Amino acid sequence: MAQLKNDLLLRALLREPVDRTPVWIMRQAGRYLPEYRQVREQAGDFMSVCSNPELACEVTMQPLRRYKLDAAILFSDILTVPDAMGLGLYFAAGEGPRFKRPVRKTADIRRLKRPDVERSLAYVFEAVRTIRRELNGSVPLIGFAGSPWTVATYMVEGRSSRDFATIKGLAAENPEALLSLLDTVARTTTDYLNAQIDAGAQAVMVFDTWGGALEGDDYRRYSLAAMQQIVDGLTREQDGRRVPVILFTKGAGAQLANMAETGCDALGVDWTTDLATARGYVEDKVALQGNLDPATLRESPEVIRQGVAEVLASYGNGPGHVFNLGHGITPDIDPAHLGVLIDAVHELSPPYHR
Ligand code: 1CP
Repeated sequence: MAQLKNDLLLRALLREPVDRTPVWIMRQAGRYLPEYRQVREQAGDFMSVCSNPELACEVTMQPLRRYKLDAAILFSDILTVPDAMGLGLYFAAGEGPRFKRPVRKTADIRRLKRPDVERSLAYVFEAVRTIRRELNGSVPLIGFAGSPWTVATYMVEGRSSRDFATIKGLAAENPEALLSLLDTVARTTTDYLNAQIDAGAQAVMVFDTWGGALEGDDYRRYSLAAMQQIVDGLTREQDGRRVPVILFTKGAGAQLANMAETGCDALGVDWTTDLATARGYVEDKVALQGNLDPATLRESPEVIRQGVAEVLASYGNGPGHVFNLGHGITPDIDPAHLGVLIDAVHELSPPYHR
């Protein structure tokens, strides 16, 4: 395998010295890029892009051709896991993800089987290998999965939700059934991430997009515990190098100290907690990734640069910061504005590393 030419991301995630702050963007491949929309249209739909390793590789590379990014992220989705469990993922035109066979009753949960991920998700690992070949050591490749809680919200609700009424009802009425579902998803996700690492993912991130919907004790019981189970089961070294693990719960700034105790290497931080405060919570136990408000990308280049400057200043001096947005880039963003952000990180971050 080609020698890694730019290892800033891996170094920063392990809080090792770097000469500038590395940057990548959640959802950096996707709908804000016209070249992505073109590939998706030609392929027919989103899952046809995910399940075709050549196309998944192509859209993974697209943002790297435009911007000086320090990482690639596998093009896939968190919902490939429940799809492999037989729930029948589909995307209704113009709407979000849906499942044909949601998991609602205790009997549904009992019937769920852990799939053989090597077989049922072989297309993902083939995409990882294809992307690693194409990257040829230019930057590291991040693999990912959803947190068991976040994935379970889609499995139980059957679709995107904002109030999580069905799964919260399950938690209230039958917590043991929910814990059993989370355990099945956590084991499957551990297998899935380890297979991504085996195929060549050099860092992995767990996206807990909906953990912030839980009250503190419930967060620890239903979201954090299952992420802990994953961290405990992950391959932490591959080809003589540590494989950093990033956990990201959106909307759970108050939980950062607990998250830092899991043994992960880094935490994603959304824009509602400033990095100086977050750094205080985690006491430099882990690296931090984030956290410019994605809405800033709608503003002028001057405002974007100012936003970048403020995030860098908030983290302050020393290693352990990976620049990112506080959540994914939205489809309405002008691609030129993302260029302004990335150039600003390159230009403004070196003084924090002297
Ligand atoms: O082309 C399209 O219309 C599909 C849009 C799309 C894309 C580009 C979906 C459907 N998924 C993705 C790719 C994706 N999803 C990536 C690719 C890599 C990259 O970042 O460039 C990643 C990391 C995800 C992860 C993901 N999927 C999350 C967690 C991260 C986050 O942003 O919070 C979640 C919650 C999903 C579910 C999902 N899949 C797709 C959509 C539109 C959604 C969100 C639905 C909802 O809001 O409930």
